[in-house]
Amino acid sequence: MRALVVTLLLVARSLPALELRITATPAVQNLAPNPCFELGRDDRPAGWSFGTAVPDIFQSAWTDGGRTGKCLRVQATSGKMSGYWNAPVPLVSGRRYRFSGWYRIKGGRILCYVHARKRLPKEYKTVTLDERFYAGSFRQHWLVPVFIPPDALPGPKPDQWYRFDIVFTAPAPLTGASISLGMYFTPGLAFFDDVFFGPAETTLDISATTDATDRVRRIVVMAPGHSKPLADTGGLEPFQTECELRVPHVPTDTPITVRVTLESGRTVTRIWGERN
Ligand SMILES: [Ca+2]
Repeated sequence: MRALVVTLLLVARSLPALELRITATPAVQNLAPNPCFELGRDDRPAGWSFGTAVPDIFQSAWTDGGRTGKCLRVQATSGKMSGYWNAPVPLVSGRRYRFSGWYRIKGGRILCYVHARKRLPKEYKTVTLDERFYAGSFRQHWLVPVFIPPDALPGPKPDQWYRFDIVFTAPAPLTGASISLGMYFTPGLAFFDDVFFGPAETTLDISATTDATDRVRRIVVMAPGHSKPLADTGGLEPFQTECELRVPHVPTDTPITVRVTLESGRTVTRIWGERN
């Protein structure tokens, strides 16, 4: 879970003090139960259960060898039916959410999705949420000739973890949904680890306060994959002992770097939202 507020009081014997406070609104909390799959007992991961209409063709397991520690495993011996690891998550209607995580495919086609249905009898309609991510591999497919080298096959590498990311708006009046990870009507083998379910983006309020011995010269906020800073105060003129910066539309799927440059030339860098 990500801390609501990160307060850093940096005091060194020979250095002036800088208090750097970073507050997220909404607070970014991972709402997926047991999101790294490290918790459980009796060979069952806490908070997750496996479901399919044809259990005979599936082997599901809570296993070692994950991207971090333990992970979820699903293997299908035929494409007769799909099967998924499932967990419930809460929703607030109208909010933007992100369901992301990591998968590894040794064969077959996976589906990661968020789904819910609610009947509204008075309005004579049904509200449906169904947001999907598919990925597939031809490895282990019976149509692939044996003389094709594995590296020549398209699709994800079997020993590499890849990330999926689903962003959506929760339709009214839904108050909950299921998140599911599994094999989609193909034989194959896949693994899942380190999932996140929570706000798609947030607003960061950053405040930097120094004591009288130094002042803030500049604050820059950066996210990996973004060519420009998310926010940049530029060179402050004059330098300040108290500086506040609001950064809207901050993605929740990546660590955010906050870099404060002080009048003395000292640079303090802090990472917000480091996860998975
Ligand atoms: Ca794990």
